[in-house]
Amino acid sequence: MTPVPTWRLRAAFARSLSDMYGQEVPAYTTLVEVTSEVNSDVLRREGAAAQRLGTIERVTAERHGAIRVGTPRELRQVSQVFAALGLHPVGFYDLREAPVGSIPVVSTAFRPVDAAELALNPFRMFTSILTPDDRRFFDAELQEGLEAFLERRRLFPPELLALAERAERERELPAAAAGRFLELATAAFELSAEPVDRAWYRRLEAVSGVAADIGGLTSTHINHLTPRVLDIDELYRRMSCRGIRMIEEIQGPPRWHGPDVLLRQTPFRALAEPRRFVLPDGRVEPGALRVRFGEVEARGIALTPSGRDLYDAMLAEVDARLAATPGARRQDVARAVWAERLPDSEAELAARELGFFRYHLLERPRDGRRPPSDLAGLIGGGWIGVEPIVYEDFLPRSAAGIFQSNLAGNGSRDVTAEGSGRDARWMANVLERTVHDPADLYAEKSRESLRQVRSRL
Ligand code: OOG
Ligand code: NI
Repeated sequence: MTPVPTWRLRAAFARSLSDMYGQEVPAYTTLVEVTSEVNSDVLRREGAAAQRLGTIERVTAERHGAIRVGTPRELRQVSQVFAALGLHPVGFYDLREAPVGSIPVVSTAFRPVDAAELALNPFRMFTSILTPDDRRFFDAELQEGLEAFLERRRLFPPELLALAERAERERELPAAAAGRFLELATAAFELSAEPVDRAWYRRLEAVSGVAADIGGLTSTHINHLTPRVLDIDELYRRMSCRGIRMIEEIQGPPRWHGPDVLLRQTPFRALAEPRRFVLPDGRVEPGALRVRFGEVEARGIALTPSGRDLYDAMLAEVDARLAATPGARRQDVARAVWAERLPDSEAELAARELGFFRYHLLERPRDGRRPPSDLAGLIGGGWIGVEPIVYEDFLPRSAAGIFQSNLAGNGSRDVTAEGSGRDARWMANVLERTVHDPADLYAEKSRESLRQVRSRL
């Protein structure tokens, strides 16, 4: 039997996780069904335009998952499992800070970085690590209790880690080893049947539901798995018709008449799942926890750093207008702000260097003119055409909203206390791997394509 290369392992893992999650959370299967109906309808309605940001094969297979771990060791181990799948850490998200949110975690996303790998299978995992030393959330005693609890548990069996190391090193696994790796890797993210220590869980929950979900259990679990849809507004309507409750408006950019940029997401309400609890006197009692949820997303064009600054300025403007007009709907206000401030064509986004694009030469009548040296001139003069680069990452504000929309309460936080130092460099040290800057990855692809086009002009 032929060995299984990295990208096939990744695709098989995404399928296996999806099968497991569909069994655990039947509403997920409904979501995937409705997503694929909407995607076929959009494809029929828009033809080739529907595939401008990814082929239908890619979009159909595309998922992101989210997991949460407790310690640097767990984070390093999970990064080893992901490395076997060709997933690399990209971006650093601090979800502890207001106004972004107040969740005691910092996060990165593990994903393929090469265009070819993304095209083969774009599976990614949003991965968060608890910050027990952050005094805004945990006092010294709770920190100690958390660290001791987390130190005792083992999320990933040694056999899984050994197979993962081999897969990373050899960039493939023999078929039998691949099967075993997939089985162990999937099982590591299953919801455990272990009874939950109720007093400990509730104590953490009083501080933060996410802290309880991470530090109150003896294992980790996939907490949502998100398909990609081509028309998220239509999906939102169809899910509502099926009686599946969405908590909020769609997160991220509004629907508007211009090109889709960045990422629009909508979470579905968390499910109550049966769990067993151990009481202080040792009795075991049935109960339920509401932690896992559904989510769907639509992806748009990646924005350059100046495009991101504009996006942030538009968000601030939307907030300000909303504060001044009680009762207004965020999406309506946002649509108005966007129409005023964001260029409404791909060419214009490219010419003003607000979005990331690849470029190709256009056929032009030979009129003896020489190509201009600036990008805007090349695009405006019909010398080169643009193709959008899709946004492959996450948005901190949406992520915080997604965490928060599924918490029972907001927990408690001491705003006067000190945070703990956590940044991309800290994350890279923990992982012993490079944490890529998303903007660098997009810029490199765009620059390379412009360089090729220029050399042929
Ligand atoms: C992760 C929430 C962030 C997204 O799509 O922004 C996220 C979590 O709940 O663990 O998945
Ligand atoms: Ni998500």
